[in-house]
Amino acid sequence: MAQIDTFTRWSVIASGEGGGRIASQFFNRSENPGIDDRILVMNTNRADLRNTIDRMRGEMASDQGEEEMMQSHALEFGTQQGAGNFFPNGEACAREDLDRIVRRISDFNGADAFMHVATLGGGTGNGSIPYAVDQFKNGLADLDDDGASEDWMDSVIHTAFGVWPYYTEPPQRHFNAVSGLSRLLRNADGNQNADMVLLAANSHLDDEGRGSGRHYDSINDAIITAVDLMIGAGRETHSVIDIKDYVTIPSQMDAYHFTPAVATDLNGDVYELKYMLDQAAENTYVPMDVATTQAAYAIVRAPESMIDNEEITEPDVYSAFQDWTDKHGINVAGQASLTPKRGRGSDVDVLLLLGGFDLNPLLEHSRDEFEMLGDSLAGQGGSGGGGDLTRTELDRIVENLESYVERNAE
Ligand SMILES: Nc1nc2c(ncn2[C@@H]2O[C@H](COP(=O)(O)OP(=O)(O)OP(=O)(O)O)[C@@H](O)[C@H]2O)c(=O)[nH]1
Ligand SMILES: [Mg+2]
Repeated sequence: MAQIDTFTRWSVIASGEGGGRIASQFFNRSENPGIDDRILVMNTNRADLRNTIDRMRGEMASDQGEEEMMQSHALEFGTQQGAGNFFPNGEACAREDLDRIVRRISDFNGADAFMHVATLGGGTGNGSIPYAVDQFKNGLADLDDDGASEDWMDSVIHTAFGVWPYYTEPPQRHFNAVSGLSRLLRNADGNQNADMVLLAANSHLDDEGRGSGRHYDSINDAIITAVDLMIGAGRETHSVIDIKDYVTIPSQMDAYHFTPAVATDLNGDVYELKYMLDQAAENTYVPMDVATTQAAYAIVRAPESMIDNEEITEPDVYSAFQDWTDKHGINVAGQASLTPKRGRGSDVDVLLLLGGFDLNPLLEHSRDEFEMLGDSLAGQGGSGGGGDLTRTELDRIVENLESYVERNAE
């Protein structure tokens, strides 16, 4: 299979505890050919990092020792041992150690696309990831005084996955989340930051309420499933849709936030494709109105044998997708693809990536907390973690998000 090298090579960069936990679950996939072992988990807190690494070792039944795994997949950054759940501290820690972060990521030399992962309610992941993405895209030229070239990074696509806190979590989590979304979308200059921002909301994916470890596992599994389907479509599809296709038009439209909507293990002998797309659309990862979608991609994954026997074909998928968008009155930029999975049987999986939708149904859950805390947090020196948040910075965060959301809510 000589052409394997032409497929997109992904790398997963996770920061903070929840981000690390999600990333560690990538390892329990028996095949993740798009990622291989290009996974880096970062944290400001060494104990958390060890827990994540131990978890990873468990997931992959690794024969690598803990130290070895720490060296190949973990990075402790900043001097604070935590970010005190205040995102400017997480950002300050990343700023302190940007050169070390870049050096570690350079070990993945040749990755074409990054999937950055962070929970948005925390301080570490949410503080560091938007900052790091901006630096990777715009700031590295300033950093390179040791002659090391990071030129390969210029063409890397940066996607980010952000996880919204449970609606019932304390106000500071919501303050972080709103700020984090704004900073993933826009940098301090008001320009696009991440090339694509994927969102999932804990409460929306877990209707049993507050998270215990178990609930996180199933939510994280849903996130991994979506990423897996998304990455898979860039590999073995007949008509490849790949990450470049996902990001180009939405960026031009200034509508580059997405939610996955997923349905798995649907009996392909029984159900029509159009019904399967509907099933997926009923399972969006954030609260949203499908009719407000501005860009949509459909990825249908079916057993190789079904595709070979033409029980399911690409034209079937295209026309089902067309019918589906028509039915919802969505006049969107879009594309559909059919991708094989190994084996027989008739279980079909569907991923819809829905983009550019009205974000207000999500933001509604956090806006009051955000506004309530903003006044008291701006202008303070933070909580001793080295980061502060000026009134000007906070105003910019508000303005960036508002202008982005308003455009897309029309
Ligand atoms: N889906 C999911 N959410 C998580 C997980 N762990 C924590 N969270 C959510 O993430 C938020 C807390 O963020 P953490 O990831 O613990 O924070 P951090 O990035 O380590 O930053 P600090 O605040 O500095 O500890 C809360 O909203 C939690 O509900 C997880 O494994 N999965
Ligand atoms: Mg933490």
